[in-house]
Amino acid sequence: DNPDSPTIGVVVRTRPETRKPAMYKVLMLNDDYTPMEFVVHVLERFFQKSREEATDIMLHVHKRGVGVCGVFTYEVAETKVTQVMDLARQNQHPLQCTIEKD
Ligand code: TYC
Repeated sequence: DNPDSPTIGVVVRTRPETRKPAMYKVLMLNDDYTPMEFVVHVLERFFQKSREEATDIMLHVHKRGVGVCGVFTYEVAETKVTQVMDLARQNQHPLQCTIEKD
């Protein structure tokens, strides 16, 4: 190398340009009063589960107390919780669902 000529360099990125968003689980909680069929309906309608998947998740929650409906970005997870809670309230069911950071 010629000691009198400046070295040409480029800035190399050490980190990707974009960041993956934080993800949040939507959890369904068991209670003694909400009909099993209503929970299955909610899982089909708001979480795009098949009848079989929805039934498995509902029974898991029924037996274990809590289960995962899906994993979403914060805004989508919040919307799902609101939709579930609104429909449950309209039907006078005490069904609860909540968000937890994944
Ligand atoms: N435990 C309820 C019953 O016996 C059914 C149920 C399942 C309720 C899941 C809520 O998230 C739930 N009718």
